[in-house]
Amino acid sequence: MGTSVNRNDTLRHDPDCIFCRILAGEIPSDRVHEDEKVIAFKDLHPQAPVHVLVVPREHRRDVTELAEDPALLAHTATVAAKVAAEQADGDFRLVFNTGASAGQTVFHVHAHVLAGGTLAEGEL
Ligand code: DGP
Repeated sequence: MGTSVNRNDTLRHDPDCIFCRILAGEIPSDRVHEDEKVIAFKDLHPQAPVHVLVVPREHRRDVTELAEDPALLAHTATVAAKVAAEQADGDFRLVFNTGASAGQTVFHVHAHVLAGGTLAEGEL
């Protein structure tokens, strides 16, 4: 099923998308931040002491589609920094896997916030 406009006619929503379903509350998540534009929740398979996903509420495929809304892209980065400051020492790595061969498995844009401990070069 394709992307559709949701009940309030403002956000794109895909009922087959796992992150849209998390956003709708149909699938539980361990949320650490939410506002009108994005939510942030802990990754199911953490790859760092702090591993949080910042997810725009609107269904966009990847960071290239997110970049069509520069304010939303900037907000995503701002929330990532806030999460890293609250959950770790403020240093963090921000990763957008973009495309299957780059490791993207969920095609609803999300920023991986990796923080805590020492992140070696070459890790995710
Ligand atoms: P990526 O490979 O960049 O598309 O990252 C997808 C991430 O999403 C991966 O690290 C695991 C995480 N993930 C997938 N399904 C769920 C879920 O249902 N809940 C949570 N919390 N994380 C999930």
